[in-house]
Amino acid sequence: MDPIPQIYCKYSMTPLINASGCNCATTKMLNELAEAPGLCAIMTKSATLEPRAGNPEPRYWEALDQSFTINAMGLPNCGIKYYLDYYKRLDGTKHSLFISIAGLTLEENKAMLDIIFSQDTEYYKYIDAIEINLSCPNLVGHSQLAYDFNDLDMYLSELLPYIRASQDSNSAHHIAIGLKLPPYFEASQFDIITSILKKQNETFDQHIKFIHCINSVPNGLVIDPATESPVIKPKGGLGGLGGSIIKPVALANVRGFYTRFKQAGLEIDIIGSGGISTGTDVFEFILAGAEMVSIGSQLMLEGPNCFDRICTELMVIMQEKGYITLDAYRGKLKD
Ligand code: RRO
Repeated sequence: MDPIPQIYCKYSMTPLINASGCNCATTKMLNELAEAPGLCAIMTKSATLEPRAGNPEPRYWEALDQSFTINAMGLPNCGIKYYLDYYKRLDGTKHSLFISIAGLTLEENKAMLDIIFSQDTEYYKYIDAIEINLSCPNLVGHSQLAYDFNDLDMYLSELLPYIRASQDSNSAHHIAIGLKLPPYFEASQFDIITSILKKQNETFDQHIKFIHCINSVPNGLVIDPATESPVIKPKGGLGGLGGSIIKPVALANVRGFYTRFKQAGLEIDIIGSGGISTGTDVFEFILAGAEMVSIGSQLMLEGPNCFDRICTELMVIMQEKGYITLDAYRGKLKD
C-alpha cells in the first residue's frame, strides 16, 4: 500500500486535499467537499474529544485583495464522533478519508484513538489516515507542541506505541499516521525535527508516514486603521496567517524537509500546504518535493470549485512542459 492512500479521482495526476479547518467542520461543508471535482482526499476539521465552540468572533478575516487570511478560530469542532460517524456514512466513497485530531492533552488524543480503534464501532475501517495536529496556533494558554522539541520527542515516544498497539489489535495497519507541523525558519529547526522523526521511525517501525506542512504562520497581527483595532477579536488580535503571502515560507518548509528526509533515508511523505491558489502553485510544491498538496485559504475565498480549476491549471502547465506524471518532476527542483 502507498504510504499516503491514493485512490481514483477525476484528475488522477493531481492529489489535492483540503487543509484541515477549511470548509470541513460540518456535514454540510464535508458534503460540499465530497461532491467537489478535483479533490482526491478529504480532511476533517481538527477534532477534540467533545465538541468545542472555539474563540469569540470575529475570529476569521480575509484581506480585500485576497492575498492573505488571518484566523484565531480556537478549534471549534463537532467532536471526534461526529466526524467518524460522517465517514462511516460515506462508506464506499472514491475519496481517501483523513481525520485530523488535536487533543489538548496526550490523554485526550489517546482517548480519541481509543474511539477510532474501538471494536464496537469499527470506525477504523472507514478511514485512510490520521493526522495529528501538533501546531494549532490559536489556543489561549497552550503553546504549540511542535515548537518545543524535547516535549515533542517525549510526546511521540508515548503516542506512537499507543497507536501501534491499537492498530495491532485491529489489524488496522493500512491507516497512515501523519503529523501537522507549523512553519520552521532556521536550518537547525529542520535538522532537529528530522532527527526526531528519524529516531521515532527507527524505534517504532516506520510508523510516521507523512508530515503535513505548513500550518498557518502563527501570531500575525492585522490592524484596521479605520477602527484603530485588530481585525479579529481573540488573543489581542493575534492569529494564524494563511494565503498567498505565506507561500515562500511553505515552499521552503517542504523543500527543507524533502532534502533532509532524502539525506537521512527517511521514507516520510510530505503534504505541502500554504498559499496554494493556482495550478502553478501546485506545480512548484511538487517540484519542491510534496507528495500531495492541500488547499486552505483559497478554499475559504473561492469555495470548493477551486479544486477543479486548480487541477485544470496544473494539467495545462504539465502539458506545456511535457510532464505526464507528478513523479516525473517531484522533488526535482534545479540548483
Ligand atoms: O482552530 C484553529 O484556530 C486553527 C487550528 Br486547530 C489550526 O491547526 N490552524 C489554524 O490556523 N487555526
